[in-house]
Amino acid sequence: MKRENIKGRANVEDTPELDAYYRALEGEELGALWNVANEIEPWYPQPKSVPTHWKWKRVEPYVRKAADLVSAEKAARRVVMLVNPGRKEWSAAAGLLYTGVQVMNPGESASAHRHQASALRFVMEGKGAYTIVDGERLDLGARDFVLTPNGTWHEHGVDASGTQCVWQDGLDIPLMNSLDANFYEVHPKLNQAPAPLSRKNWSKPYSPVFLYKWDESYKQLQKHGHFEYKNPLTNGPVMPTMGAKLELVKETKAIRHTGSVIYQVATGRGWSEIGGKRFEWEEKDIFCVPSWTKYRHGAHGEAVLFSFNDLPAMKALSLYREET
Ligand code: GTQ
Repeated sequence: MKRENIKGRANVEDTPELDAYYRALEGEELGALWNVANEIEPWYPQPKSVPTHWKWKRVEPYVRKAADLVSAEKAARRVVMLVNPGRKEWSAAAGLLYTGVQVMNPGESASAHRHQASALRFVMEGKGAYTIVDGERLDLGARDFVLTPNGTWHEHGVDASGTQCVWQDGLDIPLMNSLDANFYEVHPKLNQAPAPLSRKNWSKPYSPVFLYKWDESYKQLQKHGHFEYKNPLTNGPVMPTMGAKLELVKETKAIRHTGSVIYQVATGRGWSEIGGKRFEWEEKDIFCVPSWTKYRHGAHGEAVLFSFNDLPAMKALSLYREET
């Protein structure tokens, strides 16, 4: 057993009598706190997630191949997941966040469902993609950002006149499962009847705006140097558990904070130092920053980073901390 000789923390010597006692405890579904206190109450967060960089060059062939091997209809959601080596059992990209790359061919569609997990997507490429959220059709182009908040019916497709479309999904699936609060339902008719969504007297805990077009977001980004996707009614994050933003990167100051961040390179090339490791990235690469891990970014020339995070969940629970 691992022991730490630190004042005020567990430091109990093993004896044959204690060993027998520990075995007996286990048989009764009991345990001695002093054997695990240093692990279950770390001095500071000890994420299992590791800084990970998924190069698009490496991911892309598998995404294209999925489109040949499996039909969108049979897969329900044809997605190649980005799985952090330290969080495999949760299919998390980092911490409480899941991400994957979804691919759809012209003329394909995937049926409607809804779940407790909140979802967002950042379009990587293609023409003719759409998402229908609670009956409202949203047409998607490259680098558009779209929400499917928790509980909303949603389905995806690509018009027959379009091209193969690829987008990044971001969901808080690991958060929902950590909280044992996940639910999932398939639409009784498999597809939604188109219907205009009423935004009168909006009382939902998420943004009434579901689609943020790239041109407008990029214009705002250039004006201010950063751009957060916001709920226009509250000026806060778009959903209660996840936020998202765009950054115009030159060179950022090192920071660490609680909560995880998943990035996609929207434009340009650059580098990030994450937990002492350096990653060189280019367009469409995806990488993650685990909780309480020091990081900074720099661009070769100019670059735009899209990212989403679980900071609204951390802040709602008063768990957000940062250090610069
Ligand atoms: O498009 O609804 O990548 O429900 C994972 C779960 C996508 C989706 C994912 C989902 C979806």
